[in-house]
Amino acid sequence: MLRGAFIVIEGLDRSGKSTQAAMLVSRLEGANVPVKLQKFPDRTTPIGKMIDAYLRSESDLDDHTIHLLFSANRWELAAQLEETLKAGITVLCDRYAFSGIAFSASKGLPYEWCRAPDRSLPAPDLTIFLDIAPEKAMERGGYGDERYEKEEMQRKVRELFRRMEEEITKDTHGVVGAWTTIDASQDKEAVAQDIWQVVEPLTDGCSNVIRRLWQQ
Ligand code: FDM
Ligand code: MG
Repeated sequence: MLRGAFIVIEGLDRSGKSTQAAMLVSRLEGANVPVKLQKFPDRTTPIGKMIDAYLRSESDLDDHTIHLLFSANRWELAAQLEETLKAGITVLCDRYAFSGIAFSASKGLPYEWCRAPDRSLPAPDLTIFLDIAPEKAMERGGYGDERYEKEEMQRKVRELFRRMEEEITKDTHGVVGAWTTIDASQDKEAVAQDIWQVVEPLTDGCSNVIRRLWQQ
């Protein structure tokens, strides 16, 4: 039996990730493709609750510590994610390790240090980066009150996503699947259409083994 496809949606805050993830889920279900939506951070686990408190500024944590918690939150769900894929179900993640690196590195932590804890997590077959300028994203009702929802930080995060895109496209760091950048400043139907174009080829299922992040 073919396994499900592992698809990740990444982007800045207010780039439309959650809206597009929900639209994609409906579209996949409409095409009879079984799909599970997974959000990172998953704020429901004990680790996720620590992350949630930090993001809402109810607690303070050292930058390294919170970085490792975000990664641990992916690791605690990794086995379940793989099982889901092997059961033939497509997994759609709203953020993944790329957010982990981009947001922590934008605070000044070394890029390579940020990448290390996520090494050998299941690698997505496709990462969709919803690209939007921070000032455009802000026009969409503005950022909220959470930590990181500041224009200056989002600007740095965007640069880091672009660096990852370049590395992944050039395959500098081992197999991590395909990366596609979509103009997220378009209206949401146009964005959804662009997404469907890259996702549809994966809807027949994947035959290849599940690869690992940043590992040959
Ligand atoms: N974020 C998200 C990180 O800093 N590291 C991570 O590993 C992940 C998955 O958490 F600002 C940041 C990105 C964002 C914040 O994410 C909360 P949501 O998608 O807005 O809930
Ligand atoms: Mg947010």
